[in-house]
Amino acid sequence: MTDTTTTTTSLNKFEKFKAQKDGLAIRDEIEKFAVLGWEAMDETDRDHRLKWVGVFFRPVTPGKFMMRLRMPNGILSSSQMSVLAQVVQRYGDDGCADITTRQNIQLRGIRIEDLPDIFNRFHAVGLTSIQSGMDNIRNITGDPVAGLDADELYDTRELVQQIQDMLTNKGEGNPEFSNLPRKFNIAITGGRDNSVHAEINDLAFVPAFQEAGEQGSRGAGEQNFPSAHSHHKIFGFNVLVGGFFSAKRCEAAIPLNAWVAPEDVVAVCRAVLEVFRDHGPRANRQKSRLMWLIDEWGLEKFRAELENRLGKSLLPAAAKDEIDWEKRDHIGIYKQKQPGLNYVGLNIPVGRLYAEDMFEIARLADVFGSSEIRFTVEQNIVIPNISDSRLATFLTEPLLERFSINPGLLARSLVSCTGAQFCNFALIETKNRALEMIKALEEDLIFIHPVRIHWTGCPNSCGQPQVADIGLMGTKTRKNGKTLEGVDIYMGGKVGKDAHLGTCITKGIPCEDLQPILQELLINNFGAKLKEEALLVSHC
Ligand code: SRM
Ligand code: SF4
Repeated sequence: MTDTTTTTTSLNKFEKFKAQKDGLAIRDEIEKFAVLGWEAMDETDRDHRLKWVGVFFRPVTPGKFMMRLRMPNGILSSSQMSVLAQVVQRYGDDGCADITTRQNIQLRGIRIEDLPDIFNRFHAVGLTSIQSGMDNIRNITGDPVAGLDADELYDTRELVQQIQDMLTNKGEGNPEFSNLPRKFNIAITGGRDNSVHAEINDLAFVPAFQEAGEQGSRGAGEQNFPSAHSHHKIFGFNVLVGGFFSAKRCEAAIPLNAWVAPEDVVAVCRAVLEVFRDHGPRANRQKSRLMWLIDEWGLEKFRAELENRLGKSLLPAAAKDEIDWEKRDHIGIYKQKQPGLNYVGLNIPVGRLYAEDMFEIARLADVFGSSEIRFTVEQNIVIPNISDSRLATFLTEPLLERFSINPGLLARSLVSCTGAQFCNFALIETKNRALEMIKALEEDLIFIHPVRIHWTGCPNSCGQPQVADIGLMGTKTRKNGKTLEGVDIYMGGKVGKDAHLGTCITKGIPCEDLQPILQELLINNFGAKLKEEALLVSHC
């Protein structure tokens, strides 16, 4: 299945162990590991192959594993949330969960002996963690208000589920895609505000209308005409490819010059992944993401090979896409397209949840909504389907004091990766430091609009500093002969319409000196004012 032109001797360590035993083989060994214990396990199985079932050994907390789920389109039910809560609850102070920058959730404190029971519980409520780490396809992101938003052009929920089902064999594991050259990110949005950060995915689908005459044979995409648009236009997606961040190189996705009807999206995903699997470069892991193959081949050859796999030609991209809104954060109360219903976005500081929070969120979704919960890529939650008549009572719920619907203008947009608490790549502590910093800045300053600050603990960029207004990337720096935790500062990231990546403006600022620097950036670039000054002005 994989390209065998690379000789065994030239294989890097990851390719070698994947060739020796496929990661998915680990599915059948979970019971054995549970009895054996983590200390006696083969190291490659423990540190790498377990990631094929979403289980991550944490060198920072040996024996306490992390589990990464899959949440297609970021949607889960209250019963799924309750099961996740039960899982972390049993680990007491070690147990917690994090909403991730891919609209997903990770559980912490997991003991290997509990895995068989945990997988049974997942199975009972339709949860899966399959192929969520290492050289697999990550959680597929979609618009967090799909199906709720009156202005959306296409409800992506079903499509995202279909893509996941195809890629993971309905969550059971799919050996066709268990040995990719590297990780792979897919996003699909049917809204107007690019809620998924399409530009930073290996493969992204953004809404675009094709003139009917240009579409060739009239396809089933026609049945998706939004009523607001004339019947001469057919809904589909323009395709972007090759976006990624890595320690050595970051690229925004580029247009493939292809438009696909909704019913062709799953097949296009499959074709792109087959091409990547069979031809993607595998020798150097720093040069294995999809963009490196596109560089090597050129876009035309890549596109031609895709058509070859698809067995039909791709239509050229529509002249423009429909991403014409600024990005929304969905925090607060919003009317749904369904009359009398609302969705409410709660700010979860840096995405961190504990078991009791998770039970509470599940209860609120049951009592006030339709038992549904959604995640956003900003690590927050949305509870949909709250009726007008229940809204006032919902707003009196004590949980909303901690998970606010109207947080401060920095807190509202704060994003942070895992950092040193659990991640061995981390050069700095992130989540707690991010929260303290925001608190201090909000105490001193008044803001006129939200400012999106993203923290990431190392150059891998899981916290996406390049999409932020102000991005902070962990580094080590020197001051007075001592090595300290520091950050490189990124600015200029633009999301939503005309999204583009920010760049590094200064390097190696010690974290202990950061607050006044951020304060100055916020005043000079984002219209923030010192509270004292604002008071003086109002007294004049
Ligand atoms: Fe990431 C590796 C956490 C989103 C780029 N990422 C890791 C590991 C698995 C490293 C490790 O083994 O410790 C981190 C696990 C730490 C932990 O215990 O939580 C980790 N990445 C995360 C999460 C949890 C950050 C967060 O707090 O939200 C995100 C999980 C998403 C998910 O649900 O699947 C997460 N990672 C991202 C993103 C953002 C995105 O997808 O929009 C990126 C940049 C985009 C991209 O991949 O192109 C990202 N993570 C990386 C990389 C660099 C990839 C590369 O090509 O070099 C690594 C390192 C690697 O893969 O070798 C990495
Ligand atoms: Fe870990 Fe670095 Fe990713 Fe943060 S950015 S989660 S520190 S790998």
